[in-house]
Amino acid sequence: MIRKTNYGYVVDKNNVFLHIGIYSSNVIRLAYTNDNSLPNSTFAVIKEINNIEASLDGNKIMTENLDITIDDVTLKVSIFNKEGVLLSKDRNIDINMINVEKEILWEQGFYGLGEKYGWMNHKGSKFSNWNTDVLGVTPLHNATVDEYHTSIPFYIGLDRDKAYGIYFDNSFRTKFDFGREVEDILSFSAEDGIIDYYFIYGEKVSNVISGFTDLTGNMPLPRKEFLGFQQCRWSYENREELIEVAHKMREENIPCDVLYLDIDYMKDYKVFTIDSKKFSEFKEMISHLKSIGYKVVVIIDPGVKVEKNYWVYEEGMEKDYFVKDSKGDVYIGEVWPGDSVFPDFLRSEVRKWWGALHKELIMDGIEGIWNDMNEPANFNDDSKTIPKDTIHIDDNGDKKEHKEIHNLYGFYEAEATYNGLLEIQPEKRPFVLTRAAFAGTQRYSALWTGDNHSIWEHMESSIPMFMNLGLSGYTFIGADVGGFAGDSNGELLTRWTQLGVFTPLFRNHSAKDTLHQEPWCFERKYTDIIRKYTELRYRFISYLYNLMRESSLNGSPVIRPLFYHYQQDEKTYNINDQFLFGKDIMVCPIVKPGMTKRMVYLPEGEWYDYWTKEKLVGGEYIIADAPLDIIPIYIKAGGIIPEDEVSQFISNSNDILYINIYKGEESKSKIYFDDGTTFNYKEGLYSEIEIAVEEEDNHLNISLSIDKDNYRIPKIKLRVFGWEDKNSINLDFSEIEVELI
Ligand code: MIG
Repeated sequence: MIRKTNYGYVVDKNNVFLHIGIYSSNVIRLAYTNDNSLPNSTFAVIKEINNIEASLDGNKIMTENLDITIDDVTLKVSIFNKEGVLLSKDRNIDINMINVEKEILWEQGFYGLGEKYGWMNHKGSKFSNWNTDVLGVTPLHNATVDEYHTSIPFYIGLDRDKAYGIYFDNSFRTKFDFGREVEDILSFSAEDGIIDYYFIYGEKVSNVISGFTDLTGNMPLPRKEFLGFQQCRWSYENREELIEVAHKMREENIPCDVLYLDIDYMKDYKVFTIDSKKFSEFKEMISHLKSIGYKVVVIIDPGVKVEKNYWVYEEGMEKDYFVKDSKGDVYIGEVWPGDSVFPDFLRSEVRKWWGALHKELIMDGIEGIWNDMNEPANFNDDSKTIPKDTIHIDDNGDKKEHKEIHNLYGFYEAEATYNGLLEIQPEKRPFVLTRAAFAGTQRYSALWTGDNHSIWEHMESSIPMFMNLGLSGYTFIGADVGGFAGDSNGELLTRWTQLGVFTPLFRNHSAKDTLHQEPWCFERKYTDIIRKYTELRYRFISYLYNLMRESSLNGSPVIRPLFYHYQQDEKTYNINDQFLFGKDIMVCPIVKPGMTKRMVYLPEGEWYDYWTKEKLVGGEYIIADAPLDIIPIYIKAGGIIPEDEVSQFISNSNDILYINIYKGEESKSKIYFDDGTTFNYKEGLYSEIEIAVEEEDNHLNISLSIDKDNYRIPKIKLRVFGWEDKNSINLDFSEIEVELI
């Protein structure tokens, strides 16, 4: 018999309890335990149940949008929508094996699972989730390796008129099989823990994602400046080298906002130290860089060097903050500093301590923190991480084995770093960049996809990887532009930069002992194109910032697979090599050497070639021209695209904003403005304008109105494409300075 509880319902059979948590009319939780209480969630889930709107009729639980029937003998669940369509059907539930088998019913594609190599659609494939220092275990990112730096046990099942997501809230190693073993069976299982998962119904993919980020948290609105171009290298070895790069960038007129210091800025790789021989007058250097528009980010790895009198080590030892081996001794692994110990980020006290350690760096002027090696990576164990039976202690003093905490380790570190920075500088939005993550880490940190190679295949495969990360709640993402390991070359760097313009994190990075790949390192013709595209990025900053704002409210990704907006169109289900940058911009990168043309699929409706402004009719494939200086880009008719003037770095003082209207059917859009840095927007200190376009009696009516004006609205210069006669444009605006050009 199903019984009502304060979180929903429970039913039990032979000492197995199935808890049905009702989170909303679209989101339900199914947890199988051996006792009568609802289990704790992982760190990923932040949503709480407040009011349960559901009712019970025999074996059927009904929410406003779902009917859930439960077999009270087998505890198998079937879920229907209100049209009676079967959305999910259990084939088998194995509590002991922690394995759920479901029938593949109508799903034409399975997507998500965060950072995975391979094509976007997972149907017919299987995967394993265990955060892994990929380069540490294999020479290449490649399709036979499925454990990457980040694990997000969440997938989406898709069809034309329906979609759902399943989030398996289990932090142990998990496995997913999308009809690989048996064609019509999907399964997910875990190495340990329990079956505890969420079913998120959406009809539309966008609703599924927002349901998922409602559960696990949205990305906070980032500092606008971090949407600028970022330059990194393992390593800028000393003050002179870093400053030279900074100056050269300005001389070359290549816009850039962020520079990184990789591990060699530290003294003997000791975190929170600075090698003052290589970086003399560190603070003064940072302030010089700041004066010419740079924000400097430094790397912090979790491994703490074992060294007497090194205060981080001593303090952590004294306070018992490091993880221990199964015998109870502090576990000593090996990372860059040699013998190293690992903070037990599971404990909030340890996270607070770690966060506070950043104080001096921030006082020196450092503006962001880069968390690497936080799978955690470890050189002295075959597993390439710390042993599974390493002991963590939680806030209640209970022991947890590393196999449960492993996939959360980077997540907890990101929380420590984010909240530490916030504590030190409450007025600034923190910038944290992480390699390892789990579901929910978007709440604290941007993510880069770790160690790729300077090969075309890795640029190509980054596109479906980005799309799946976006579908998994991760918006602020990017890959090492130009490729990390191995030597890049002019053509590859150029094409990769063209793609990087459209990734929220736009960072050129390369490894030690490889050819330098700063924008000027190959022939001039490449530098010139790279400049043009870096400038293009700066033209799109307001557009991108608006997308980030939207994502911070509802989880919508910036890099979107075509089906995100064209779910009815099955042709979009397997398009891996083009994506939507927000709703209106179609990006079609060139991912092969020597290629100067490519196929492009334009979904229904009209599109404009961004470069020629030629109007095209969608619903079919076209062949796009793509000489080296062109990445094919298309704007959807109706698109209203803000465009900034190019600047060498982002400052909030731009007083002109272009708005490009690509004439289509009636359209509407909002543009948001705030100071780009603080949290004042949360108190309502922002501005928002609305632009509406409609055609009427051979006239085009464009109206601009203020929705909110608590910050600043720049002067607007309007451009209209696809409408020849300027005299037949009626402009309607008040209190905004607008000029039609
Ligand atoms: O074992 O800090 O992914 O971006 O440059 C390599 C040195 C350690 C791996 C990171 C990479 C970084 C490098 N790190």
